[in-house]
Amino acid sequence: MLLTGITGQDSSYLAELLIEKGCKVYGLQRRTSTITTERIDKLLETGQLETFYGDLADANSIIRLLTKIQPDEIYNMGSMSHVRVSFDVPEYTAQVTGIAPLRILEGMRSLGMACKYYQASSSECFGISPAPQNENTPMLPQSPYGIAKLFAYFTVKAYRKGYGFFATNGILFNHESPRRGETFVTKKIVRAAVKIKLGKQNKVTLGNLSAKRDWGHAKDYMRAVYLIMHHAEPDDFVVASGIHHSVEEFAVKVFSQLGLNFYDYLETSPDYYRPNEVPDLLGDSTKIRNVLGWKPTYTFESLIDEMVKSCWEEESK
Ligand code: NAP
Ligand code: G4F
Repeated sequence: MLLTGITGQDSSYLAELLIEKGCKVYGLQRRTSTITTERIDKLLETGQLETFYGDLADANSIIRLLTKIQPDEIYNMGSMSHVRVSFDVPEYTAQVTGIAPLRILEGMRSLGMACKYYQASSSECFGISPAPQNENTPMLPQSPYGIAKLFAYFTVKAYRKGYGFFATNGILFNHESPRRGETFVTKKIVRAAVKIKLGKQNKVTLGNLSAKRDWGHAKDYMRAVYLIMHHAEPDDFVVASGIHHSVEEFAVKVFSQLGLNFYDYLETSPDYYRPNEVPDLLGDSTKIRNVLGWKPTYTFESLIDEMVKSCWEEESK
């Protein structure tokens, strides 16, 4: 198995799941000036996960890795994954998030590889399409990130249809965990609330509080990814909880869990607004529930509970 984005939230859970199932997992890791393997250090110690340097913007590194590893399955989880930042680096985002999947699929085609391919597609592609969204909802992306993911999504469909590839899309709605990157809104709110409670921070500065998201737990969503890749037919599936909340509701809940009034600590800044916003993402995951029998085990409340507890343990050490 080859996973790109191996140092990221999702790959860390997916690698654990694949190793539990007895697979040997390889990861594509990019070079960074600081250490980014905290999420996978334990797996690396076991020897069941091995990483190799490469970059999604570098076709030669991808081809070399495909040739060396000859994977049965490729999970393309790597991406410039921050929507707000994609407005600052749109061309880079197009390269890494949009064109890299094409690089991998073309690499497979050139090398005559028959391995399965999973693409980490995103609900951000639905953009301003009214909620709820499912596999038949028109995609109207609003950000360079969403547009890049749309390119990748349709590339996968074209390679499946045109070349008979076992190429799949999981259209995943927002999923979080204690391992979530620090600059995504859920983790930012949880970290701030915990630090405020411990007297280490005074306020939290946020952008648009009215946007609604359908938040689930990354662990549940990686089970869905596994099911999608082990279905008899390659297909595309929406993965979502089917419940949405505003950013404000999320924050109020987190702060109140710690006995704090969110509004006492709130500051807003235009820095955290986006040029175009996606106002309401709410997934209809009927297809994956019926066809693959998937359902989430976490609720909105148990997700928050786990994130707050984990962050509290880290901060109060
Ligand atoms: P994440 O934590 O931000 O991880 C992204 C990974 O991509 C990191 O390992 C990062 O490496 C790697 N990466 C970035 N640029 C790269 C490059 N040029 N070459 C090689 N690797 C590169 O994201 P995530 O939450 O795990 O999400 C996994 C995938 O699902 C992403 O494709 C994301 O866009 C997509 N997705 C996520 C969600 C969600 O709610 N989490 C929803 C839908 C779709 P560094 O550690 O070096 O930065
Ligand atoms: O946490 P966010 O940055 O996630 P966003 O933009 O929905 O993207 C995430 O989910 C996508 C799936 O739909 C993934 F494809 C993508 O890779 C990523 O994982 O922002 C959520 C909402 C937005 O509406 C944003 O405007 O929160 C709002 N928000 C308000 N204040 C903020 C902030 N977002 C961030 N990151 N930081 C703020 O201070």
